Amino acid sequence: MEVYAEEVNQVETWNELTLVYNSALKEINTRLEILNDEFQHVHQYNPIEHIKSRLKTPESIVKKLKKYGQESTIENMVEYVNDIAGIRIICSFTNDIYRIAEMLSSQSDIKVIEVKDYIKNPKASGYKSYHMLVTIPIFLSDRIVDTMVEIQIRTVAMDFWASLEHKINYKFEGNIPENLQNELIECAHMVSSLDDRMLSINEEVRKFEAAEAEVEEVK
Ligand code: 0O2
Repeated sequence: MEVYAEEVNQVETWNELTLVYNSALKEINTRLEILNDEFQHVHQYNPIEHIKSRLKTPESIVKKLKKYGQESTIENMVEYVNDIAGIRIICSFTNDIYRIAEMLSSQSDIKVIEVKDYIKNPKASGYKSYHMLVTIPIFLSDRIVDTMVEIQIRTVAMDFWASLEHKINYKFEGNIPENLQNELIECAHMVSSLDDRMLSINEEVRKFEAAEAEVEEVK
């Protein structure tokens, strides 16, 4: 009977945690939508192409705890697994990534715990993305819970690369054959070059639009 009571307790804790992490995802999603709408209003363009959010599955949480050499307990999951709640923001251009990161981190109740800039310092695999670990307060009926969310911000091209690399990595259980690894690294360079060129084209277009607007004003 005692064991049963303990299990019920664990299930309740798990359900409550899921609710809190889900709320954190909703909260960040809403803030991003507001920023995107405001950007559209002020600058007539959307820096965010789309947003994906997910809660890590229990299987992935257990796998991560094993990797860290930790027992699979709810306490350890909260303490050691930082990406239970994860949001991926996909932008068109590299400069949008830093703009969004700055806009989010300057919100007074969002605390930035850690930043990993894999755009300035790509991983050996070729992986590029901007990672931010933040906490956001979740207001429950009787308390406030500062909840951890991992935010990944990348361009459409970086996302295309990362999705394929993730699939290949899964298929080969982490041991990608050398020829494919080299291909992926080469593609990662192409992604960087594509992102740079698309950004420079976009800047040209924006300059052209600004000049056009000035002419209209004079008229
Ligand atoms: P999933 O299934 O995406 O959630 P750690 O999180 O501490 O175990 P690390 O490397 O210190 O590992 O964390 P980091 O660098 O912040 O990376 C965490 C997440 O970034 C990963 O989550 C991936 O989503 C992504 N990522 C990091 N490196 C790569 C890479 O080389 N290729 C691809 N495709 N994605 C990468 P998970 O938990 O590994 O997986």
